[in-house]
Amino acid sequence: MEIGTTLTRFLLEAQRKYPMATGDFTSLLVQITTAAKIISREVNKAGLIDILGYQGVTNVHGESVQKLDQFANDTFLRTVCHTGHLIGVASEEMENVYQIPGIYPKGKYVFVMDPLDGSSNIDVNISIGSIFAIYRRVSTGSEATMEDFLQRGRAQVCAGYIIYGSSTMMVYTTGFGVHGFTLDPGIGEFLLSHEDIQIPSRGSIYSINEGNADAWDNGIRSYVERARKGGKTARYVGSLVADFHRNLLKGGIFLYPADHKNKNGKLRLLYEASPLSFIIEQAKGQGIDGHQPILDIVPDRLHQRVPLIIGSPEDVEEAHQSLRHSL
Ligand code: FDP
Repeated sequence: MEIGTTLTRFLLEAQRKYPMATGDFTSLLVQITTAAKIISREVNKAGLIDILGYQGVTNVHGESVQKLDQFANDTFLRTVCHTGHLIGVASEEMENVYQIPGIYPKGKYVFVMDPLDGSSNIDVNISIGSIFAIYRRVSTGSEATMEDFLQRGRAQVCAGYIIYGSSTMMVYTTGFGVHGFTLDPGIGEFLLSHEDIQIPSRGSIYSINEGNADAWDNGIRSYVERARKGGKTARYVGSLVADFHRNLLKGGIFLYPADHKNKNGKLRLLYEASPLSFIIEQAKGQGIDGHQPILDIVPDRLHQRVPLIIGSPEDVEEAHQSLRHSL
């Protein structure tokens, strides 16, 4: 489709290819873009209106919640819950499943999100992002159940992220390629800027927090050494969406492995690793936990952590081999 096509038109045309489509899904995605625009506006003016800084409470993982995290969480809830397409929501910012309030009609999907990822970067004006995924519910009662959320990543019907950087971009997949849209602030629309993104099969970037090197096991240590000696260059923002987005476009590998300090890595399976792995597989890349594809893992709880190695397929395969040989 023509570069500059609005996201709404792109979604409507995609919907027309499926005569059985009800449009529910399209309207849900349109609402997500509304949330993205509101959060983007707030992120951009954050420094001006003193929305930054700790709110003085901790989230379910004991981390300080900053005002903007809460704002992003509330914005997504406000924009997606009334649509009638959802039965429940899970978020990094909420300990338990959020049931769609009784005043709204219930729908056939559940929504999972990390409403504002990379929060330690908010105060220093570095790119942050939102990550989301949509699953079809599997339960049939009047409320969402845990089973609706604890589905393997392959069951995702949509995954995406929004990066609030030098421009705001939304990148998503519904299983038919990965498409990127850049927000034109002048007209308040996301316009097609990157159609059918495919990650290079090998890249020159490796992204890992080398501050954790003392806790790495031999497999990771030898892979990183090999990457370095093989001429790769290090790039690590410490904001997952930013590191992922750069590597998706340029090629490369991102690793947040298990180590002696964090036995299950740091990142969350349901609303970080799984959505990004759906996107990377659709872009012809790979996402693994060190042993198996992330998309094959069945979560056993909402906020489960998982090691993540994700990026260009040949680079991820090389890391995989290195881990396998170190066993
Ligand atoms: P943050 O703690 O700032 O929210 O998801 C958590 C995350 O950021 C990711 O965005 C990022 O990739 C990772 O943690 C960075 O962790 P380290 O500081 O341990 O490298």
